[in-house]
Amino acid sequence: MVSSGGGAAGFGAATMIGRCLAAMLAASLLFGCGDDASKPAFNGTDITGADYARGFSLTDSRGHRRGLADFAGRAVAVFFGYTQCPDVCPTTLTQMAAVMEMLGQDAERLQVVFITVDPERDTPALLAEYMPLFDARFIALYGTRDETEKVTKDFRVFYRKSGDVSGNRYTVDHSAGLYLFDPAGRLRLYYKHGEQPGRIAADVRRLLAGE
Ligand SMILES: [Cu+2]
Repeated sequence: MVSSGGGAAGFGAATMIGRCLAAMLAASLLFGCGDDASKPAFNGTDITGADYARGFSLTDSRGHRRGLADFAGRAVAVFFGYTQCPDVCPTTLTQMAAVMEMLGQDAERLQVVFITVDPERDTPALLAEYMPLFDARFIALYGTRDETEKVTKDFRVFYRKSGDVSGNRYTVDHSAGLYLFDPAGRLRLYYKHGEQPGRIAADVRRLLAGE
């Protein structure tokens, strides 16, 4: 804007400042202050950008090596346990079956991955039998002792045999959290044991929508 005369120039400058403020205000509304302040928080704990739980390379019950890249385009829910677990694992698996149910068609874009912390007893055959008790689409993975050590360390998962450790009837204490990756394979959300399926399903939908 070109103005002549002091008064008009002063008015023009004021208008420019006003416009700039308006533009900044609009930008702050669009982009928020900081990260996505305009969007509601996820139900899970947002761990986007964390430097752990970056992936896995393990074996499924058919003998195929599996990693996050195999599930590109799908959200991936990962948790650790063992098939003889008396309560925690069956509860989580039941809840994830409920999440699949709630997702309906979108369930095709969620891969649930169960990683055993008890590969000595959780044979491929046993894992193959166990998953369909909850949902046949779930995948169970196992590793060698070293691989199990490595993946649990990377996911910061604790596990320890207790009870009859010299025999075959031990139990395994283990962390029971759930890790959720987005369709691009990025770690995004963490849930403590016992999160409601509806709250997980809502987050999965948002990740599938590209959030
Ligand atoms: Cu368990």
